[in-house]
Amino acid sequence: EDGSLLWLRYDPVTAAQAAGRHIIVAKPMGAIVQVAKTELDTYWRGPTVDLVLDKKMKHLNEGYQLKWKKDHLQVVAYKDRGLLYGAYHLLRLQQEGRDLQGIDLTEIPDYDVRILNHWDNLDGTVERGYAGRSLWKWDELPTAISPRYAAYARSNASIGINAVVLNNVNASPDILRPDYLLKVKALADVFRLYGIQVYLSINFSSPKVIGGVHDSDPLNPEVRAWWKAKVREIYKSIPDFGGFLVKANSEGQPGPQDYNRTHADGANMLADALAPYNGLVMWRAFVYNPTNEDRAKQAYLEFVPLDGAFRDNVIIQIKNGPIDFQPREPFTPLFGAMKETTQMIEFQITQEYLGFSNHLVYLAPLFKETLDSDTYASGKGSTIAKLTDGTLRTAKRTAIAAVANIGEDSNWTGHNFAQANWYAFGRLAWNHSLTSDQIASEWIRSTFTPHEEFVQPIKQMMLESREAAVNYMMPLGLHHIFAFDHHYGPEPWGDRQGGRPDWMPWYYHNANSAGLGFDRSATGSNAVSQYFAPLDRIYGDLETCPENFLLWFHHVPWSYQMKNGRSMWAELCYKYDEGVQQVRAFQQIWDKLESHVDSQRFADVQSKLKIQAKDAVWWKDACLLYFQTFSEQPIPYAIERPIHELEDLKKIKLKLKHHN
Ligand code: BDP
Repeated sequence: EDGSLLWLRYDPVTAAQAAGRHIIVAKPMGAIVQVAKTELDTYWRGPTVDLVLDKKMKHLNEGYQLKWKKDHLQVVAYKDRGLLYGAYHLLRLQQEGRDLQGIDLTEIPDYDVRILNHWDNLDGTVERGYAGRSLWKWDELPTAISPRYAAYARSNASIGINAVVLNNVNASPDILRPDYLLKVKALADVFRLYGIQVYLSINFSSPKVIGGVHDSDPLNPEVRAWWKAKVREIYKSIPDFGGFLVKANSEGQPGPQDYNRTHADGANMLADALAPYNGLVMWRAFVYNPTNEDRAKQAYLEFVPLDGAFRDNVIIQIKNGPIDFQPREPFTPLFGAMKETTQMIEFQITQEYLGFSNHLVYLAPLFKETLDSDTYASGKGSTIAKLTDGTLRTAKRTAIAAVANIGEDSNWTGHNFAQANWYAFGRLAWNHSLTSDQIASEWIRSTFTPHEEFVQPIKQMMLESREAAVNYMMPLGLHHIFAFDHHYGPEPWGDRQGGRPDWMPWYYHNANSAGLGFDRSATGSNAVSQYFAPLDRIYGDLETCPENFLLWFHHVPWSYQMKNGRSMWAELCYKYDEGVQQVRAFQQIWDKLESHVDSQRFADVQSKLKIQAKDAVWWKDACLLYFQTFSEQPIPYAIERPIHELEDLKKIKLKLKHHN
């Protein structure tokens, strides 16, 4: 039991179970419907299922209806993909041991494009990947087709994911060379059977680097012609190609600003090339420069003035938080601030800032926290979910993205519980109203066992795990106090000579004898002014700012009194300690349930929890001992004492290769 089956643990039906039940499909049958039929033929133990395509049911989009009809079940869909998703829904219900009698439900996805972003490089490494090397064997493609490509696509289809970006946003121009496009086509041919469209990250300098054009200026007719021809070439071999993801003028990547053009000039050039084929441009808003301006404000400052300037097949892809996938961030204020521009959210499933594949951190609560955040952009109730799913803003197509945590490890994600984050993203992309609790329960039942004695405590552990990580890493709104090289362990003292200030922990925590935190109120960087009323006021005032964002928005005196009466310093200590205690409790929960789990997965998770427990203490000691040099107050005597010396912690150097 190596975890490779993920949540897809269907037992093939026996001949006896299959006798008398049929999977009926109207002819002619497309390739995707054929996959749906085969899945049910092989695994469905219930009554006869009738798969019906109904061209009058346009409102279903890629969704489906499941209905109990006297003695059989009917799945009705408007598109082939709908039948596939309906088939997986049935198999999930069977696996969870649910009663199907009288079932009558309609499922319509909340987003049109539900896409994973792989940060995979052409040399087989994965940026911020912690599950081994890339799944894509570029050297062997297009000749050798690993069976894992289909297994990967099937897993995605089972949770409704319908698109993938194959390569890193820090993109090599080589991906657009003809030999690589042949490899991309080979993958697209496999994925298509499971309803998955392929997208590529592109390097903005491609015309110059691989096209022999003099420059890559988006207003240069030769450059525009190069992109048009390249897009034509792609669609010739991949007729359902999705489009481009672009990281431009961000962290050293080339972009239109290199030629004094705007993000809109760059995005629109690509959009014009893709438009005849219905292709999309996902243009990232992750931009910031080492200027005096607060990094958290920069995406808004660059993009809001461009509102309305983008073509309708451009979507601005915005990270959930204004800095960078931290354990907790307030939402990026750019959401809703562009009224005439389609926006999508980007989450990170890979745990770059959440303990890699060592820590058990269930991310559905983080995803939900952002999607459910009320921006007040069009009055109360303007949640990010509603701003991006087409409810409050019209969009040609809506989309939601997340950076994948998948690699060639046999269990795909490194940590068995990290599979739940892949699963949760897919399920929320389909239906953002699902609760973290529901999703966890589905996943545990399908991945381990439906026994309540197991499901309940494991679910509680998962639901608490994100807050636990926030507690032992960065409570009360602290952020980006990671070690410079790897974003794994703590380095609040980090200060590299000559390094970019906005890559240094002290830029974010500002610890001094007066207090701790980043003043983003009106007396500071005034980032609060980028939020719609009343949030600007609520966040901007120390007294009304939610305590979990306190040090994000304010520089707070050590003695400041928290709502529970403790001083800020004492509360900080208690939070770190709580995080440690939570992880210890997870270890107990897991050990107690040993009899419910196969020995391999039991041991794997157990040893990862040990690492997490040690790391939690490392984080707590490092941050408290370091901040104590400023607060000059004792660590409350009721909590666990540090077991490290600050000077020893400062010497820890992890050998992990990653640029910041
Ligand atoms: C940061 C990562 C970096 C990525 C960048 C991005 O540290 O590796 O390239 O985001 O999203 O989180 O472009």
